[in-house]
Amino acid sequence: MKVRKYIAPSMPEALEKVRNEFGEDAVILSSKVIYTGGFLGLFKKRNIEVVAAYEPRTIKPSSIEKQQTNIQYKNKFPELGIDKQQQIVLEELRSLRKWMEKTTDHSEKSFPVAFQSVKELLIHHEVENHLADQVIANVLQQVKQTDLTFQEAKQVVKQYLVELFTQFNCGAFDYQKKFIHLVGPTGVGKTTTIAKLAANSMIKDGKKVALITTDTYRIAAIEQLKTYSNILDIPLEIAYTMEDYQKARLKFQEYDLVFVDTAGRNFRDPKYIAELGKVVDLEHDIETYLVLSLTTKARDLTTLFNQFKNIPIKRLIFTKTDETSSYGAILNLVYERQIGIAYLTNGQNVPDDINKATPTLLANLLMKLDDDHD
Ligand SMILES: Nc1nc2c(ncn2[C@@H]2O[C@H](COP(=O)(O)OP(=O)(O)O)[C@@H](O)[C@H]2O)c(=O)[nH]1
Ligand SMILES: [Mg+2]
Repeated sequence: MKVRKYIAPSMPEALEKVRNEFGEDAVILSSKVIYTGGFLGLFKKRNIEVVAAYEPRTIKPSSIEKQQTNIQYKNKFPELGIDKQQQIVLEELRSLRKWMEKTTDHSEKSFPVAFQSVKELLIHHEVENHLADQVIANVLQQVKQTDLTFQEAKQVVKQYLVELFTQFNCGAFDYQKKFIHLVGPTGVGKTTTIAKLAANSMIKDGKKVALITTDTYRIAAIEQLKTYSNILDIPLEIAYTMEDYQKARLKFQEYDLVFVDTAGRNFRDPKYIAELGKVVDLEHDIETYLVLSLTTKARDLTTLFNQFKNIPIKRLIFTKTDETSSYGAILNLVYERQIGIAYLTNGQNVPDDINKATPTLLANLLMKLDDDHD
């Protein structure tokens, strides 16, 4: 038996290719939507991938039977145009595929075509394969109707994702704690995000805000926060030592909200965390948000997340959503680590480029096609 893969922009074109090479006896083993080509995740083309098999006619008597079927079928419909014939072939292939699905032990789950396409969309966003399978399987348990169009299936999956993100408490701060620490790797956008959050809490929510920074390794980092504190006209304390930090906390006791900027490296250091643990109760006195950039590779994000597991992380903040078109990491982390997302940032502008990570916004991102516009 010969097996070959064909890729074409549409199903009829893919089948045409199959037929040209294997003739009418070809059997379609699988078909799915794939995205090929593109540059930096953009401009990818939607294609259909068909895997077809062909048994040379002379080998088995069963292929002679099939040959006869084809002759009969051709004689039966000599008057039909190519389109109609194609339709009949498609019907035949569909029933073959259904039969194959029933009889073959697939290592991968197989879904109705529209849902398979939505799964491909999730994979395209770099959602982990097993997770995409699970999402679609869960959705299919809830919906009775499986012959939906791609748009309808997308809508159903989107609704499911909204509910999922709601369970994990995604969305803005609820201002339950005064001290808000932002931790995360260097360069992800912690300082910029603090400036955005401080400005918005002050301007939109009328909070009395102060800043502390414990990131004193680089002069530039201090200057950066000083600049924001001047522009926003909010006080800043620079804490070089744990004592400074304690003093600053006392000084800002009367404030509604104190954002604490940190150095990436400190929170990977168990000694530092132990020291900090002596000064504050990490679980109850402060809320810690882990800031991660969506431009980081999905696998590296999991590693980074693990590096910060020695401190209780309240929720995540994802930065640089403007620099990627793959949002799967959001779902991977929320689902696998059972953690919510508070904010998404989408640019360098302070204070505008930040949004509350509402379940609807998150679900919309995951169902976004490359050529969708905002
Ligand atoms: N494109 C983009 N750049 C961002 C975003 N947030 C921060 N940046 C930029 O990322 C760089 C590092 O930001 P910074 O706040 O200093 O990161 P930190 O080291 O984690 O404090 C700066 O050039 C920021 O302007 C964002 O949402 N989108
Ligand atoms: Mg910084």
